[in-house]
Amino acid sequence: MHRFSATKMLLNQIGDLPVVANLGPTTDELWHAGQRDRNFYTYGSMGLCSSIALGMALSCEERVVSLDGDGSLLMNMGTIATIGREKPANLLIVVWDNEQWAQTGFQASHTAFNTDLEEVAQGCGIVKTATVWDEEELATVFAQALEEDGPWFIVAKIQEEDEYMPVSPVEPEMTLHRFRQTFLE
Ligand SMILES: Cc1ncc(C[n+]2csc(CCOP(=O)(O)OP(=O)(O)O)c2C)c(N)n1
Ligand SMILES: [Mg+2]
Repeated sequence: MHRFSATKMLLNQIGDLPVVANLGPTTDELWHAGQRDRNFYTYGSMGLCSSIALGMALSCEERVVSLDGDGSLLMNMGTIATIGREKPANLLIVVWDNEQWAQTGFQASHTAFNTDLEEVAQGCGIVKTATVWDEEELATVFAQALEEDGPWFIVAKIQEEDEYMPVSPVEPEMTLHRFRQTFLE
């Protein structure tokens, strides 16, 4: 499964819901898949994607989607424990797991060895979890997650793209401004 194609598929299911994206290629691909004011692109803030989504989920009624990355989540694994403690029913996490810190040189991450992030989530009390290997499986479990209360923690095993999308023209201040406006309307 490739992240860009899977991102486009997810956006079709997501409709108008707020989405928070991991830094780097995940943000660039989300922008190219469909820039929308309800995309919250993180920029430089490695490890904070699902923490930001958790904060949003706790402060709104809508479902909130986090598109995280294995390397980033590994760096801030405590956020999984906090999600398991708070259990926001409206939080959906998809972890793009390419088993590497791709953006900084494709170094193998711990998920290429002994760390199973789905088991970590289960160990933290998150009950609705899955690991998926292709787009069809992801589409099915994501559709279920949009119907059934969570929190949901879906590990999507991906292959790195051969070619990256161009860096997206994301400016953090504008992202924040645009995103906030959608809650004021
Ligand atoms: C605190 C911090 N340390 C290191 C970096 C450099 N950095 C940017 S992206 C990245 C890798 C992120 O890995 P992952 O979340 O798995 O995403 P991938 O690159 O695989 O898509 C690193 C190490 C950073 N931005 N912030
Ligand atoms: Mg990665």
